[in-house]
Amino acid sequence: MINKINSLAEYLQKYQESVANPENFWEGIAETHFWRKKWDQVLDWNFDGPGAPDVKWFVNGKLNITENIFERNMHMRKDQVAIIWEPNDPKEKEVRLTYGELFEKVKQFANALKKIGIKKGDRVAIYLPMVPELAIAMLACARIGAIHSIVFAGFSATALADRINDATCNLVITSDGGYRGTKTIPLKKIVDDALENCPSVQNTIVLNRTGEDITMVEGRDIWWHDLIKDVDCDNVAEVMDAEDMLFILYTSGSTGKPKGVVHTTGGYMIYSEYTFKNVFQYSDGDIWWCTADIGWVTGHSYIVYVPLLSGATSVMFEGVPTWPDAGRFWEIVDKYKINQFYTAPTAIRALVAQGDEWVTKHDLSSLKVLGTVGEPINEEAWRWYHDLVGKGRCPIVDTWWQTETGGIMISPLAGITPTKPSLATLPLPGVQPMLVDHEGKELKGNGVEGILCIKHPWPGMLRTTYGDHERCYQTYFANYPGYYFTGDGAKRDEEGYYRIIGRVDDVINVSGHRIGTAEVEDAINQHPKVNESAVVGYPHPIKGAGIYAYVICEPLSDNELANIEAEIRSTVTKFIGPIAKPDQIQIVSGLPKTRSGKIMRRILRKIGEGDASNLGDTSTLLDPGVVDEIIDGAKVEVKR
Ligand code: 7RM
Repeated sequence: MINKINSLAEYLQKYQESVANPENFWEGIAETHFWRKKWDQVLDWNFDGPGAPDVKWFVNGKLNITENIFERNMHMRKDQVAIIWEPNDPKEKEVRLTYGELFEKVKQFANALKKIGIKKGDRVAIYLPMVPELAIAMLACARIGAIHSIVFAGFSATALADRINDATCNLVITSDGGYRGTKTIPLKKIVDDALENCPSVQNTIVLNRTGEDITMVEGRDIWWHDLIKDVDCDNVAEVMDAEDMLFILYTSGSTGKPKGVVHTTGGYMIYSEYTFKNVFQYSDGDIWWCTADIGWVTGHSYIVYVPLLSGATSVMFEGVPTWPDAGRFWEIVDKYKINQFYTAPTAIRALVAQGDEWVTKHDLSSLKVLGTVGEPINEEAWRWYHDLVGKGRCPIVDTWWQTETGGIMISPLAGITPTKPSLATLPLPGVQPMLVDHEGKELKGNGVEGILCIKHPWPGMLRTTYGDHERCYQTYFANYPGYYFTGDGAKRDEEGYYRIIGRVDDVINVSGHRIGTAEVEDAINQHPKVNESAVVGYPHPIKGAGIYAYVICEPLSDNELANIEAEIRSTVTKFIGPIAKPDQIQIVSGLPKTRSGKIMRRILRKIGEGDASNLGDTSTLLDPGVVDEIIDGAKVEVKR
C-alpha cells in the first residue's frame, strides 16, 4: 500500500528525493504493488533523437492491473462496496457492487470476451453510457490484455467511426440507449450508422439499458445478457508486460483528427494510484465521488482504475447536475455521505448561476476535500465552492493534468499545501515542470510566465499516439527538443506556485472538453454551402470558452441565409457531436489572411473577446478591410 504524505515538510523532502533520484523514488512505490515478475531496470528513456519519444518504465516487469485491483485487495475487501452506481432517475434504485461481486462480473465478462475470440492485443471500442457495465467492460479488457478505446457516448457516428478505424477495433461494446437528464440517446442506432464504414468490426455486444427498439444484426450483434449466460467466473489474468498497452483514448490537438493517446500497464498503474491518496488524502473507508464521464481521462483514472486500485468506494453517476433539479449533486453527496468530491469548474459555474438554496438545503457535512479539474477555475467560482459547498472547512485541490499525463501532475495536497484561489500550486513528487519562452529557453526563478513543459519522464505519461509514433514526437517533443510540451501556458508566482493560464495552441477548452479548432472547421466545411471557415475560442461565463465560427459561404438566398446557422450547427453535430457546436456563427465575406494565405487567428480571437482596440501589427494582411467588416458584423459587442 502506498503511504501518504502527511505534512508540508514531508512533501518537500519527498519532492527533493524524487528529483535527485527519480528511479529510486518510483521503484520504492512500485514495490508496494503485485508483480508477476519484477523489472530488470526502472527506467529507460529518450525524449529526443532516433525513435523518440522512447520511454520504458519497469523494463521487463510483468503484471496485470486487475490483479492489483482484485487479487491484491480481496482478502480484506471482498465485502466492501467498490462501486455505488447512482442512476439518472433518482426514482430508480441505486446499485452497490462489492469488490467480491465486481470481481466475479469482471472475470465472467472476460471469459465471455474470450469466447467470441477477443485476445491479448486486440482493440475493443466501448461506447456506453455511465452504467456499471462500462467499468466491468474496461476491467474485463484489461484482464485479458485487450486494449480498450472508450469513446464518449456524446460523440456522433462519424466521430465514433473515425476512432474505431484509427485503432482497427474488432469489437464494439454498446447499449441500446442511454439516459441523460430528460434525454434518451439512441446509442445502438449511432453504432449501426458508424459501422457502415468500419470494416474491422466483427461483433458488437449490446447491453439492455433503456429497452427501446433497436435492430440486431444477425451474426454480428450479441446481447450482453445472452453472451454471459452459462459463462463461468474462473479466470486467470493474462500476464502483461509493464509496457504492454492498457488503453487508447482519443484527444484533440491543434491539427488534424484526434490522436489516440496510448497508456501502458505498469507506469500508468503506479503513477495514477500514487496521486490519489496524496492529493485527496483518501483514507480507508471514505466514500469518493468523481463526477466526470468515463469517456474522458478523468473518469478512466479517477472513477475506475485509481479508486479501485486504492481499495476505495467509488460513486458513479449516470445523470447530469441539473436534473431533476439543480440540487442533484448535493442530494447525492448527502445520500451517500461523500467524503471527497471531484468536479469541473464549468459544473460549478453552472450551479452558481442557479442560486445558493440548492446547496444550502442539503446536508454536506460529510465532505472533507473538494477537487476541480479540466480548466482554470476563476476566483468567484472557487470562493463559492469553498465557502458555500465546503463551508470554509474543506481544502480545494485545483488539479492540473491531461489525457497524456495519465494522472494529476500539479496540485495542492489537500490540507497540506496552503492554497490560493485559481492556482494549481506545486508539482507532485516525481513531476519536474519548467517554463520556457518561445525560443525554448528555460525561464528560471520565480515570478515568470511561459510555456509549460516537463523535463523528465514520469511513469504515467503517454508512450505514443496509436499507429503514428512520429505524430507523437511532432506534437509533444519537437517544439522544445528534450522536453515534453504540454500545450499550456503557465505562470510561476513569487512563491513558486503554478497558475495554469490556458492553451497556447489551437485547442479550445469548452466546459473542460478539449476541442480542436481544425476539427470544427473541417466539420463546418462539410456543409455544401460553406467555402471556408475559421474557428476560435472566446470567453464564456459558464463554459469557460465558447466556440466562435467565422464562415464564408457561397451566395445564399434569403431563405438559405435564415437557416444557415442552424444547418451549420447540425453539420457539426453530425460530424463530431453536440459538444463541438459553435456558440456563435458569423457569416463573413472574407477572413483576415496574410499575403501568404495564413489566417491571422489572433485577430479573430481579439474580436471574439470583444476587444479590437489593440489588434497589433496588421500590416501583413492582404485585405485589411475585412477586419472592419468582421467587427461591424460581430456577434459580440466589440470595443474598437
Ligand atoms: C484532465 C483533463 C487537458 C487540458 C490541459 C489544460 C486544461 C486541466 C486544469 C486545466 C487549468 C486545471 N484532461 N486543464 N486541468 N487548466 N487548471 N486544473 O482535463 O486532456 O481533457 O484536458 O485541460 O489546458 O492541457 S484533458
